[in-house]
Amino acid sequence: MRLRVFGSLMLFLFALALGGCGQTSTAPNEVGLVAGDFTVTSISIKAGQAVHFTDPAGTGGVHTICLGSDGTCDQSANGPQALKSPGFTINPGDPAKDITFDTPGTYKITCSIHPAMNLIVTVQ
Ligand SMILES: [Cu+2]
Repeated sequence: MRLRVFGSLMLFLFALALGGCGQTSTAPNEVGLVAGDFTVTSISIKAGQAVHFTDPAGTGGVHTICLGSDGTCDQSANGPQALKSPGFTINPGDPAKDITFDTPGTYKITCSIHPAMNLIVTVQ
């Protein structure tokens, strides 16, 4: 319960930070991690924005998220440092992990624990 409150606080603080930069945030850019899936298969953001990966305590599993596809991290893929092989691990109930994408492009993201988890992040 405390972690859930903490996660909400972090999202709130992030929204404040975005506002402070003069950017408008129309969507929270949130991608949920449930038992063995992403809650969306694709998401579009603007360069400099973050994707918020959340792993809800009740429905999530343990996930290791990296650049790649079909459960295989792509060792040569370029992208945010935190997503480079072997990526980052997030446990159910952890605070949302914010990954900022600075460079426009199309990024394939997967989970090395669940090969069926594939997400495409388009950065404009
Ligand atoms: Cu997973």
